[in-house]
Amino acid sequence: MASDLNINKQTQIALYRTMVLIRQTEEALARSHQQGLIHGACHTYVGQEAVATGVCAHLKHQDVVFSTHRGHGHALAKGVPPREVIAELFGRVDGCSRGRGGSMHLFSPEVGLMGTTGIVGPNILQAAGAGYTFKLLGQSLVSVAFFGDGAVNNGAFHEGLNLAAIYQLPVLFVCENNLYATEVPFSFSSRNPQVGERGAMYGMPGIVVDGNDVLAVYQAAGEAVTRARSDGGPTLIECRTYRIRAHAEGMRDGTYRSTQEVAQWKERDPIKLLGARLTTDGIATQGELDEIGRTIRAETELAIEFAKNSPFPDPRTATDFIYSTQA
Ligand SMILES: Cc1ncc(C[n+]2csc(CCOP(=O)(O)OP(=O)(O)O)c2C)c(N)n1
Repeated sequence: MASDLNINKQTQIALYRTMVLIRQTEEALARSHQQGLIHGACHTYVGQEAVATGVCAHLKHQDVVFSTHRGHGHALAKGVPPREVIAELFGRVDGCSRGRGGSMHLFSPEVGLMGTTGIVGPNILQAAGAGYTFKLLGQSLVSVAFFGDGAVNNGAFHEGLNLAAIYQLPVLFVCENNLYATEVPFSFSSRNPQVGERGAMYGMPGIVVDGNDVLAVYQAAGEAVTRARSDGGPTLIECRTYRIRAHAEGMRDGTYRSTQEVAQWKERDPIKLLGARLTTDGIATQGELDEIGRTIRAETELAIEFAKNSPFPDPRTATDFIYSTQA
């Protein structure tokens, strides 16, 4: 745990709150999937909450995030309201993509969420492209690509990082190394499984952090965002973390990893780790943390009800809001 960091109390509580919001939304979505309320795939972010939380805490609405198939946490941390995320997975008109997209097409440019995606890799290029735009326009804005270890041997990784490095673009490349791409161990698909080290090959800082320690992620991302905003170029951050639930809801999960491994990572649950630190350091009592949990549970339940009551889109409008009408 990064206990020597100078992160103020309010920020630490806010980070805790965001992680709990993501966790409870994901758990509500998992239950909803079992009830048949979700249309399409649902890849939850349980266990990885510290990454989106620690990075997005530094971003403004105008900064942009290009997310993945496991993107609910990125959307929530970037500021998409839970009810819009849930309604979108339920396929309802009040979803952030008006019920057209589902989990892998969450889109809310108003808060800088430029899309989750079902295709592994190309969001890295989109983030580099946004960074190029910011650079050309002289805007002090930052672009972030989140991606898994499954994306780093994709050509888009090489092209995106190289482009960002040569033009010194304001981009954060955030690898969420959760050790598996679906059921394939990263050590099986990469002879050198150290993603952070690859930064040096492109001429940019490559940092490795404990992705379950939100304060460590917050610290590393803060330095990278400051560098990007001051024309210091891109950064690659590898966050070592773990996915607790199955690859996607409804999938089996017992063949490629052991229950002991999952249990060990649960001991390093990012919410548990920060909660322990907050109580030990006298920043919050257990009662106060429980109250945060209760408040967010009530908010999440309301969001679920809101989404259930939102109508499905009128089939006659199926092709509306699909393409940009701007020239
Ligand atoms: C280009 C492409 N190839 C393959 C797939 C199928 N696929 C979906 S998720 C996934 C694993 C991705 O692993 P990773 O990037 O590590 O993310 P994680 O699921 O672990 O969060 C794969 C291979 C895809 N969606 N896109």
